[in-house]
Amino acid sequence: MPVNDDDPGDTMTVFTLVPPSAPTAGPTAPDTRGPVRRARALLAVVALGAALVVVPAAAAPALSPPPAPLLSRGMPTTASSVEGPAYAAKNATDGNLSTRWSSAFDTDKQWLTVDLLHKREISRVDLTWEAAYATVYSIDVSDDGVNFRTIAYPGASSSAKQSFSFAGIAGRYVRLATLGKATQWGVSLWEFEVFGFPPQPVRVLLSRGAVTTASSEEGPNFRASNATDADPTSRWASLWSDPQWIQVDLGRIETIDSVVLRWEAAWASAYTLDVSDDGVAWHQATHVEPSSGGTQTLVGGWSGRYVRLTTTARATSYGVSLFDFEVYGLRFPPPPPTP
Ligand SMILES: [Ca+2]
Ligand SMILES: [Ca+2]
Repeated sequence: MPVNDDDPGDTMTVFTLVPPSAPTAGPTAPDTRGPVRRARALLAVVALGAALVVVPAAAAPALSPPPAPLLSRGMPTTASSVEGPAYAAKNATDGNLSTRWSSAFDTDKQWLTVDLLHKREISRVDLTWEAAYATVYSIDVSDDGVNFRTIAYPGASSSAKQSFSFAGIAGRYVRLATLGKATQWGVSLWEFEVFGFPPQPVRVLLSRGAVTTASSEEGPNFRASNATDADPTSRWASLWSDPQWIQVDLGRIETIDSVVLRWEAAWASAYTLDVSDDGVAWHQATHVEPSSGGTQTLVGGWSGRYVRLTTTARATSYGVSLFDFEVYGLRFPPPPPTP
């Protein structure tokens, strides 16, 4: 079959799309809302009067987002079919413009899917077609590799490189699904490139099951570990004196997003939260006085392995008692393996 001798980078069709629109028949027109919106804003400013300094639109600095890294190179890639062993699906994500994926010839409906290994924010998809391009296709994303949603539904009239920009799109799997092809051969891509951003950190309960110690325990039913067992009915209770403390060992230094205290009726009316990397040198995170008990969220931004709550005054004549002492942190998903 013919090979496109043209440098695929010679020309590029650029689309800007916003999510998510249901597929509609026919090619997607280039988005023109940006210039229109700017023009309207400029008119609105002018209408307010001459006291305002109006910056001509042409002189306004362009807002350029940070460049998004290429996420798809070397990631697991599968396809509906291949023309032969020399045209494997992974050839479309190997970063090499002299290798390509090519499908079987029998049907217009083919697909190629790249697995980014984690859910990512997807900002751009570039298609570098061989001469056997698809005339109609969709770009779809999925979190599970089964249920896909369409984020672009363009048409193409040539094999020119096509680039699609997105905002607010996230997914783990990115799929090209072809519906029409330009030649009697299959469909073929030199490169299928997905750009985006690393995963966002997620908030996780770090203290669950962590080693927990306390200055005292009222009895065997009121162990310190009851405060980190994620059981809202079990609780730690101290002896009936001040001060008292309860401490959690997170096992390693963590970024602490927040601490939630779920007090029993015997709460502390004054307390301090401290963090430490080594359990020896402590740094005060916050001091609360007076405290009204109930459920209290201390917003963090601290770092440390050990988190200690020290109570200095009691609301009742009993000890102090916590149903739960929850330490939340931010965790990033593990990076994908190096291909
Ligand atoms: Ca390639
Ligand atoms: Ca508990």
